[in-house]
Amino acid sequence: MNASSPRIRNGFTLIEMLATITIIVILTGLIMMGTRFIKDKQNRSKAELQLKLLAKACEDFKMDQGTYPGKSDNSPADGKHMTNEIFNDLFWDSNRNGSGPKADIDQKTYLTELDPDNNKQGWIEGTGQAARILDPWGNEYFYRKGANAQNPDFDLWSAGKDGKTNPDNPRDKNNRDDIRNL
Ligand SMILES: [Ca+2]
Repeated sequence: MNASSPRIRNGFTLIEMLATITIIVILTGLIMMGTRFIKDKQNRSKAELQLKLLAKACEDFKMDQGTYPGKSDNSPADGKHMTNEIFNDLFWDSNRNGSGPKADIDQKTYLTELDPDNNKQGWIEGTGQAARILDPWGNEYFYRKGANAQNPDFDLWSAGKDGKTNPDNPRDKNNRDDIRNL
């Protein structure tokens, strides 16, 4: 046996180990960024689809009832907290006689996707008459009609990923990621 024969190297040196860890960290970061980007795009597409569904149902409601959803003629100028009224008019109690869809067979349903018991869109929060409609980021959609709306019919929009919106100032940077029905 020759004690001076070259030692077979196994394992990593410290530098190799650090380099490997660095590469793994960078790759993980890139994958996470990519995943987040895809998720954001999916959420935006979903909000666009949901706004289309809601807008179409609002038009159908108007055809029958002569007015867009919402009890008062002038909904709040900021468009906040209106989704429960939309939900009631388009799904729960469209003939406004106080009976829900299961108790009232004469009632028309304008958007079956709003059913809290079959929430495939994942946008219904709450149960029964109290339910509200949320965008893919978990915030209520915004809605206004009448004199407060900028559109001749109604304004319907999502505040987008940042959850912030400023309907009074179209140039507000919080509006950049908003998603609108038009
Ligand atoms: Ca926004």
